[in-house]
Amino acid sequence: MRSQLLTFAFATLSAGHGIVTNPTSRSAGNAMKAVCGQQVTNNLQSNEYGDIQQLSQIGSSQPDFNATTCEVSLCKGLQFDDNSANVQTFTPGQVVPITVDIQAKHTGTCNVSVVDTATNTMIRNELIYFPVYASTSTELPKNNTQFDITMPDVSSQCGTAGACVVQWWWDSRESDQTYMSCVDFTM
Ligand SMILES: [Cu+2]
Repeated sequence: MRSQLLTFAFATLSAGHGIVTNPTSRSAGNAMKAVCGQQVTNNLQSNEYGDIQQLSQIGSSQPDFNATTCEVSLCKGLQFDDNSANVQTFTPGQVVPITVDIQAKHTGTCNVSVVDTATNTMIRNELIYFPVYASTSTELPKNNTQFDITMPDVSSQCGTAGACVVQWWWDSRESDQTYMSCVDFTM
């Protein structure tokens, strides 16, 4: 009986594992559907916490999935046009508290960085880096889910909404699962 309960709990938790809950991060909508297809978008809408490998796998069998236009390695394919009402305004040097919700652990690494959405490349250096993140061998350290970043001066690159995101990126090689959340902002 006990093992059945544990199995059930594990199956529930395994549905997906982490997102940024504050500031507001991107969610799925019609713009995503247009580039990622119905099934991939439905999957992410029903499970916002999912990993990108799962999205790629689902997409690979879908005729309306285009791996180039639905770039899952950039914000899981979530689109600015579905999130234009949630654009933060940051200033150089601003300390921004980040809250992450982690439903289940997989040992990995994590970073938060400013990403140029036109090229999917990092601007400047990582704002924070965790060499060990969400380790399965310890309790979840509080700083894995509540920490501050300090915004660099990216005003020359990030003046236009949609041009840049603050991206939280958690990669677990032991499970081959990568999680991302993107916060839209201007500076
Ligand atoms: Cu998992």
